[in-house]
Amino acid sequence: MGYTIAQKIIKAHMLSGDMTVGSEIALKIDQTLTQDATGTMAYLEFETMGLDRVKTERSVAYIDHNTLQSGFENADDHRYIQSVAKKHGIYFSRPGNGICHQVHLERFGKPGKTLIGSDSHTPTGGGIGMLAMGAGGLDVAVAMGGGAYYITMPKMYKVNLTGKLNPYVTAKDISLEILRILSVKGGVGAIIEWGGEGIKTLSVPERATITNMGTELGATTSIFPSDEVTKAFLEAEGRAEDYIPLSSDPDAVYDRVIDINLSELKPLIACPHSPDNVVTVESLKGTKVDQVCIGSCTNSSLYDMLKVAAMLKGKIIQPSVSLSISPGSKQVLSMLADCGALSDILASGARLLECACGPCIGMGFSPNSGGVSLRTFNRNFEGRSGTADGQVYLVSPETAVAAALTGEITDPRIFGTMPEVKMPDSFKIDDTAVVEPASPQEAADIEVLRGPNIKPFPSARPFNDSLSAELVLKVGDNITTDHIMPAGAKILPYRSNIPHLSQFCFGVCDKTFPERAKALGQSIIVGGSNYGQGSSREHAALVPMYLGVRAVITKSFARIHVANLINAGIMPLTFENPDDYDRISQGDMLSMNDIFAGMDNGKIVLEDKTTGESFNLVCSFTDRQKAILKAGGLLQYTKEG
Ligand code: MIC
Ligand code: SF4
Repeated sequence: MGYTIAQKIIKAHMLSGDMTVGSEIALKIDQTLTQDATGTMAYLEFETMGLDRVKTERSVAYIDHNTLQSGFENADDHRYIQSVAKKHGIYFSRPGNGICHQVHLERFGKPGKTLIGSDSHTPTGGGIGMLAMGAGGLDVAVAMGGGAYYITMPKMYKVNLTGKLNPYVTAKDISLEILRILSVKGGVGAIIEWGGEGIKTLSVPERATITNMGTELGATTSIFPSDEVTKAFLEAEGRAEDYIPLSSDPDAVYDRVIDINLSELKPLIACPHSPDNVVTVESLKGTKVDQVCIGSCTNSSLYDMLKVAAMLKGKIIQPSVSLSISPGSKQVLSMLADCGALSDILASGARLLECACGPCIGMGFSPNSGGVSLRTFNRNFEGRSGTADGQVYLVSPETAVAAALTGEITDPRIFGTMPEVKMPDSFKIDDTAVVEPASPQEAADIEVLRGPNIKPFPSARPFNDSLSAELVLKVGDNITTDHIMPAGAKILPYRSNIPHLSQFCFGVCDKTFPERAKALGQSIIVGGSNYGQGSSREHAALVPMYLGVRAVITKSFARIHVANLINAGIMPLTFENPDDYDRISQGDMLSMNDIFAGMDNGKIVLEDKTTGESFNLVCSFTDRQKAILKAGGLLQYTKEG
C-alpha cells in the first residue's frame, strides 16, 4: 500500500508510535514559528526549560498581531521577544515585516519539512508541501527545545479538483465550498490532501489560501503536493535550492475522497457568525455593506493585491463604504508600490493599513454598530471584529472589491472581463527586517528585557483521585476560543498577564463567569460539540485554569484546544451518551471518584449531586497525557521529567 503526502512526511519524522489512525505519534519538528500574541507566553515557557539555544533547523518569532501600541504593553512584549529570540537562536521578524504565515511561506517554508506554530493558521505552509500544524505555545516551546510534538495519527482525506476556475471565482471560493461540504467540524481528526488535475492551475498563494482556511474545518492540517508550481514559486523567492518534489503514491489510500469541479464553482460568501455558513454571493445580492476589509493571512499575497488593484484602477469606492487594505508582507507592499498598483488602490479611496493582522483580530477597524462588514479573512466569529453586533461575512478579494465599488453585496462576475494580472518572475527579496540571532558565543551577554506587563504564569494543581465541584458554566456547540478568551485591541496587550486577562474570560457568553468561577475556587465547565474550535491560543486553557476550572466535559473537542487543556492540567472529558448533555444544568454540584483508575480504563462516572443522576464520561488519555494531568500540567511534567 502506498503513502499519502502527509504519511510520507510523518514517516520521515516519526520518533515514536506507528501510523495507526487514532493512536498517539511523536514527531520531530524541523521548524517553529510564533507570533507575538502567543509568543510571549511560549518564550516564557521556553525560558523555564533552562535551555541555551533552540534545537530546530529554523525558528522564527514574528510580530504581527499586537502592532497597535496604545500603551507600553505591546512595545514591551516586542522588546522581550526580540531579546529572548536573539539570545536563544531564533530569527526575529520585526513589526511591519508582515503576517507570520505569509512571510514564512515567502522566506522560510520548505517542502517536506515539519513546522509547528503557535497560531492555528500555521497549515498555510501546506501550500508548499510542508506538514505544518498549529499548536499551543507550550508545545512550540518544547519543540524549540528539541522535544517531540505529539499528535493523534489523523485520517487521510483527499480533495480532487477537476476543471478550472472561471473569472472572478477564486481559491477563497474553493475554501468556502469545502467548508460548505464538511462544516467547521468536518475535518477534525483528518489531514486534507489536495490533488487532481485542477491543482495545476493553482499558484502557491492560491494553494496557501486553501491550506490556511483548512483550519476552519478543524483539520489537523491541509497539504498540496510539491510540484512544478512550487518550484517556480521558490525560484521566484530566490530559494530554488529549497525545492524537493513531493507527491502521494498512486496507490495511497484515503478515508474519504471529495470531488470538486472548479468549472462549476460560483463566488461564495460565509454569513455571520460561522465560516461554514456558506451561500452563493448572488443569493445575497443587494444587501447594504458598511465596511470592506482586504488582507489577513488568507488573502494578502501579491497575487490577491494585484487583482484588487486591477479591479479598483480608475474607480472610486462608494462613499458609504469604508475599505481597508492590509498587504500580507513588506515584500507584497513594496512590490505593489514599485509597480504602481498601490497608487491605483489609494486613488480608489481605500485606507492602507500596515502589513499585519489588524482588523482580523479586532486590532482596529471595528465596524459601526450593527454594521455589515465583508472581509477576505478566515473567521467571522461573533464579537471578533470588536463590535459586538457587527455582521461579518467572509469573501474573496474580488467579491470584496465588488462590494466596495457598489455599496452592496454584489456578484463580482457582473464586472465582465477580469483585468489580466501578470505575476512577476521574481519577487523583491529584502530580508533586512529579519534580525538574525546572536552567535552562541555572544548569546551569553545578551540581556532579556522584560516589561512590567509580564506576570508569572499560574501553575495548575495536580489531580487528586476525586473531585467535587460546581458546574459553573454550561455552553452550547461550536464554542470558539474567541468565546472562551476573546482578543481585540483592549484585551490582546495582556497576553502575558493572565490575572488581568481573566476578567474577560467567556465575556461573550456570560460576563459573570470570571467572578463566579473565582469565588468557587474549583469548578467544571460543560460544553456541546467541537468545543474550543478556532485559535490555538493556550490562554483559552491557562485562564480557565487560573480561575479554578478543573475539568471540561463536552460532546466533543477541537484538536489544539484539547491538547492545550491537558497541557494546562485541566481534564477534558466527553459524554459517553451525548444526550446526557441535556440532563445536566448550570449550578449543579458534580462529583467524580476513582479518577486515576478511570483515566486508565477510559471511563469516569460523573455524579450529579443536585439531581441524583449519574452519567458515564469517556476519555482516552495516553500514558504521557495521564502523567501530565497528574503532574499538574506539561510545564510541571517537563520539569519533573
Ligand atoms: C486567530 O486568528 O484567532 C489568531 C489570533 O491568530 C490565533 C492566535 C492567537 O489567539 O493569538 C490563532 O489562530 O491561533
Ligand atoms: Fe492574524 Fe487573522 Fe491570520 Fe490569525 S487569522 S494569524 S489574526 S491574520
